[in-house]
Amino acid sequence: MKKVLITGGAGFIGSNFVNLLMEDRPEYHITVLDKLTYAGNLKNLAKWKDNPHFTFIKADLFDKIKIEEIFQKESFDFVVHFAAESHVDRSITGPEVFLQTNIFGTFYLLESIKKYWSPNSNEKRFLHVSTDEVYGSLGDSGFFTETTPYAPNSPYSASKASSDHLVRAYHHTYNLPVITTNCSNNYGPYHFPEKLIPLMILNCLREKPLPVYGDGKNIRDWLFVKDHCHAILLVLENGRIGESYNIGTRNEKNNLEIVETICKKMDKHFPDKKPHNRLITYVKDRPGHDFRYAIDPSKIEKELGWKPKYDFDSAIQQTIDWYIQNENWWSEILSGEYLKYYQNQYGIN
Ligand code: NAD
Ligand code: TDX
Repeated sequence: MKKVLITGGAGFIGSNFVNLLMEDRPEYHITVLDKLTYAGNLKNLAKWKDNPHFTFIKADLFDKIKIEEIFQKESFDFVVHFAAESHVDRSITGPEVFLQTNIFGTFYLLESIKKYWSPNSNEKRFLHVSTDEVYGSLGDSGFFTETTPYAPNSPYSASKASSDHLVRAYHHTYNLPVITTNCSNNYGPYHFPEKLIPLMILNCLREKPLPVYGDGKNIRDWLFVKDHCHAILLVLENGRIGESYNIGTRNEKNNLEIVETICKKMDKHFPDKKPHNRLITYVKDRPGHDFRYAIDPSKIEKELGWKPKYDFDSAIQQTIDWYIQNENWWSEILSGEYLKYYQNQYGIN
């Protein structure tokens, strides 16, 4: 039985990945390590609570001693590192915790692995989940490849870029068996509603303003979380040590297109409330707002034969349906700390 440690497994992508492994890899034992910040939610993992193949550890990656203890006690075969502070807007108002978790948290993990994994181990793997934002911003043309120079623009992307550099350095200097993935914007079930797509879905459902930054023309390359998780598993099991792989599905849309698509689908679900696009409200732009991200996924396609399974139209519909059916999940989130954040960010309730 392979032992897999998943950091940040109670968050959005991490919990989708845990669900995939628990369903598709019964021969693995999964340990989730998570600090349970505002973005971590044990409800995302509730169905595995009593499964003998599943263990949960509440721990902060910034707690060096605790992280070392975990590695001293347990010999993991795979570590998949999702845990991070992940929201660009929060990094603009409060960057310090991004440095603590994303840079020092990754550093402490690498140090523990260096100490407790035997050198030149062929079986073990540390997969570092990173972002396309480390490459900076594109103009109207061009794509990010694995050799695009790093040019991060926000405190968030700078902290992720630092962690990518540390991971790379620990491979070159200490021969640690690492692989890095850099993906584009994810969407899907369990997405915390401070990010564009879930925020717009929930604000449509509650008939609240849909806050579009600037002119709404900024472009993102949207990746369904289930496609992303399949890609991560493929890289974990078959990727080459020391390499990095870009993950995306050639699905560029500007923010306004995304919001209009959600509004049209909501019009079909709730015709008495249409048109939902009457709720679109242009608000102050994000400082340093990157114009365009776009991934060239040729390497993972050619080398590992990866192909997405979902098209955008059906995956965004699946996502909207999930939020409509899971009010219990989001109604609890939309109170307390979230309300404070929302008022601060948008100046409205
Ligand atoms: P998320 O914010 O939904 O979840 C992050 C998880 O990490 C939470 O469960 C949180 O409790 C945990 N965590 C935070 N700080 C921690 C700490 N100090 N110690 C232990 N656990 C901690 O994030 P996500 O959207 O699921 O992103 C997962 C990873 O993927 C991140 O590394 C992010 O940079 C990367 N990524 C995300 C996207 C995206 O579109 N969401 C795109 C590209 C890359
Ligand atoms: O209220 C909003 N209005 C708006 O116009 C919000 C929250 C966002 N936006 C815009 C900003 C971006 O152009 O929508 C776009 C997407 O914003 P986010 O959902 O905050 O994502 P982004 O900043 O692109 O970063 C995401 O993708 C890369 C993830 O949050 C990161 O973790 C990941 O690394």
